[in-house]
Amino acid sequence: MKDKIVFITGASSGIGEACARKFASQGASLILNARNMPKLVGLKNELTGKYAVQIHLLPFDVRDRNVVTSAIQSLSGEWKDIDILINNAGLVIGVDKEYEGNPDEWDIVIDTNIKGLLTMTRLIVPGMLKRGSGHIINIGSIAGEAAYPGGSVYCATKAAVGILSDGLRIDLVNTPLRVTTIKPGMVETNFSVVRYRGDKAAAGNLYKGIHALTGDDIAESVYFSAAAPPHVQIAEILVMPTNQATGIISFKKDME
Ligand code: 8X3
Repeated sequence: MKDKIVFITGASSGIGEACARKFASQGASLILNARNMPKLVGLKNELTGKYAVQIHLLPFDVRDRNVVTSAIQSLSGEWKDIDILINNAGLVIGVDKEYEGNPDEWDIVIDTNIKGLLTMTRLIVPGMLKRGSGHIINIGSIAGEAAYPGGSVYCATKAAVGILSDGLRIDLVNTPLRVTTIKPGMVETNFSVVRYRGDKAAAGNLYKGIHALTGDDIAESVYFSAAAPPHVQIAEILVMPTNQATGIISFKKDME
């Protein structure tokens, strides 16, 4: 990965942060995006202290198309030549029923998970095409396989991520570019704290009695896809804890 430039959205926490650590450990140059600049600066300092890697920070909200466009256009020199785009930025807010949800929160979730991913793809893939190489890795979810209670809108956005990846793979079929969807199951990160609107106890309860995945576990699958030889396109990886079977079926040990 030494000669590769990897762009990761949502890199300040969870799976995105774990991907930054993994790819830095393998010598890749990183463009790290998130809304939280102080966290990105901390991560950059940590990684450049540990590994001989170049890291460029690009703080923006993927929902803001104009800001994203100027940020990508601001990339100079070799930073423009992105080899791997990891579309990771995504979130869910709330566990409401579809007919009781908050439309403003739907906007945030849909605009981030679907339109943000599309904006990044639209801005970065043409350059990859021109250079004749590139890999787009979209972070989907087991939630995109089937709806589950309290997950209606989020599940719909993750189903969309799967379909957008499939569509892009079709559009790029006559090119050397590759498209991968990584679909994580239960991963214990700050993601669930946001889902429960900041209620850490509720988020923690979700993982009681089950050995959930970590962001690092998912970063391994992301890296595996990226490191495959150029003629190998890992289309999808669905990865879940050993005691999870579907989006709603998991086995949790009684912790009483
Ligand atoms: C997150 C995985 O199981 O919370 O995408 O839906 S799950």
